[in-house]
Amino acid sequence: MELTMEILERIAKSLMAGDDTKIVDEVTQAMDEGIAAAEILDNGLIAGMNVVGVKFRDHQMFLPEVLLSARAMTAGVALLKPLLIAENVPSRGKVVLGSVQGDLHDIGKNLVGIMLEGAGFEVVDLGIDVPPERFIDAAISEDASVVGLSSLLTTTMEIMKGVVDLVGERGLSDKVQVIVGGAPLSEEFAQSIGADGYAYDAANAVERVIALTRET
Ligand code: B1M
Repeated sequence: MELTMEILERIAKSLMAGDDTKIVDEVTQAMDEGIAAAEILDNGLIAGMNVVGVKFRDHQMFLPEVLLSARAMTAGVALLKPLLIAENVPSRGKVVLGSVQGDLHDIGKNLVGIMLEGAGFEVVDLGIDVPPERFIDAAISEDASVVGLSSLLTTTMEIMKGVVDLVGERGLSDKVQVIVGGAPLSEEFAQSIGADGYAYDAANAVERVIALTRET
């Protein structure tokens, strides 16, 4: 127990320091010690990134340092990905996923994608800075029943309404459900823009997408 805490604290610290070499070593050690992938993610990597967020907000850390932390996070998540994704899960359907136009944050969105794949969904990841039309075009061409939108900025969350509106304008409301998520969002916001669902984290996104696809 003490060793687990010690390794997770070291991971959080290396994440804050943006040291991707140490992150790779420490996440590997944590996996070798048998610490669950979800625990390494939540109590190591995400715990560290939460501190980065506070320091960034308080001007104790600056953009180049935050980029290093993001790079270290991506390296750690890449190691955990095989453990987060169970193999040979039958497909539950397709989800088109992306960070909305103007938004370059993708770590949370990528985690949502990994967790959805782990639960058996096929994920079509459109990446970052995705305009509303591209979400809709992809949903049609991929025959996806769910579109997942991620936004980390108060300035880009409004773009989500454009996607929801476009689903209606194109007459797809019965075929395509829109789920939204990201740190500045809330259930109330999701309802106010007419989204079909809101999820507060990646695991919750899986639950909500499963519920949405059951309803259709
Ligand atoms: Co930015 N950034 N950033 N940033 N950044 C925030 C979001 C901020 C809160 C920091 C702060 O001030 N404390 C702040 C936003 C303030 C606001 O809008 N209210 C901010 C700012 C201001 C900016 C810039 C404007 C800074 C600047 O240029 N002056 C700029 C904007 C760039 C742009 O997008 N146009 C910017 C840039 C960057 C970097 C590029 C340096 C980097 C991103 C790198 C990358 O993603 N590849 C970065 C980072 C790393 C952060 C913080 C520190 C961490 C974000 C993160 O990865 N968290 C962030 C502070 C914070 O959030 N605490 C911050 C870890 C991740 C696992 O959590 O992304 O929340 P999160 O995802 C969660 C949930 O939100 C949810 O599940 C995920 C997993 O649990 N979720 C979904 C996310 N999407 C979902 C979709 C779903 C369901 C759930 O369904 C589809």
